[in-house]
Amino acid sequence: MTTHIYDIIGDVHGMYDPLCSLLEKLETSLKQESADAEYRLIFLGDIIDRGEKQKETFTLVRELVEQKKALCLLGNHEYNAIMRALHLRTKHDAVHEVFLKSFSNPETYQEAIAFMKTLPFFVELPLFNCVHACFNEPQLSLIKPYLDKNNVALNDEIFVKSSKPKLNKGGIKALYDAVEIILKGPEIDLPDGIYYLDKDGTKRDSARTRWWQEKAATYRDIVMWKDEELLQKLKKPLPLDFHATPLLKPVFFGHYWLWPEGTKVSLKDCELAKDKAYCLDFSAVMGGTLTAMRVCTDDEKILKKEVFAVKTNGD
Ligand SMILES: [Mn+2]
Repeated sequence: MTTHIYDIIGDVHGMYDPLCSLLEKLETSLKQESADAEYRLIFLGDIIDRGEKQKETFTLVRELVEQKKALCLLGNHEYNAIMRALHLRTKHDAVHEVFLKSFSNPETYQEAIAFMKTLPFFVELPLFNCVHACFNEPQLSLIKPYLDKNNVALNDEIFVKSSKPKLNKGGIKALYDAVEIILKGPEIDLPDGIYYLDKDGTKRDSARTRWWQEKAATYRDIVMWKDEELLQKLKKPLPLDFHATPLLKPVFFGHYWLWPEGTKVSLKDCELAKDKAYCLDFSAVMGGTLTAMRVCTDDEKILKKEVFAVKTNGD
């Protein structure tokens, strides 16, 4: 029986120094583990945008992937970068400017985009799955025909077809929705007349959901809001056509800007559904914690899960 050790890292977003500290911690601790275990390092995507050292972070992760020392999933930020490079995303993303400006040479920029296109949309392992935002089997099956056996885009077809149909001739609504759900997480239309203002002050009538919540009866059970006044308005039954995301295997994902209950990220903070759903994004770039989880397994079961974390605000 083989022992497998997986170190899974949440959204890095250009936080180079914390990433180096985290990798060091993982490496030191790995020396305590069985020497003949099979080791894999997995990044859950969103390596770029927002942080101060995006190019350094991107270069480091790219080297690790190219040297086959790590696997990195496609996050919504890398997907958006690819879409922009293919002229399939015309929306101005202020958040992406810094990354764009760090490339003065168009050739190296094109190389960076070409690398991003080699990142898998998700990873299926014998005992668990990994994805940037939401592991939804029916949605994944829609995009699988456009991916190779490693879940990497066969060519640009998936990008063209998942572009916004209202803005692009080649866009197909079902594929646009599928990629939105997989890389950005599912949203739900709010009941009539209920809306909120997002961080840019835009009026929104749909909201992110806790898709890992398998039992949900009301909007309040699944809408990811913290504002109690807004939540009060959501004590309404979910529409009849609402389907929870089936969780067949444990899944590890990032994307959700979580904060721990206490001062340190614990296993409990990551475990959003018992033995099923684990989020490793603890808002590293907002002064939170860059977080990794070590998952040790044999060929049949998960033996151990351990959290490794580096605070990014210097505390
Ligand atoms: Mn994300």
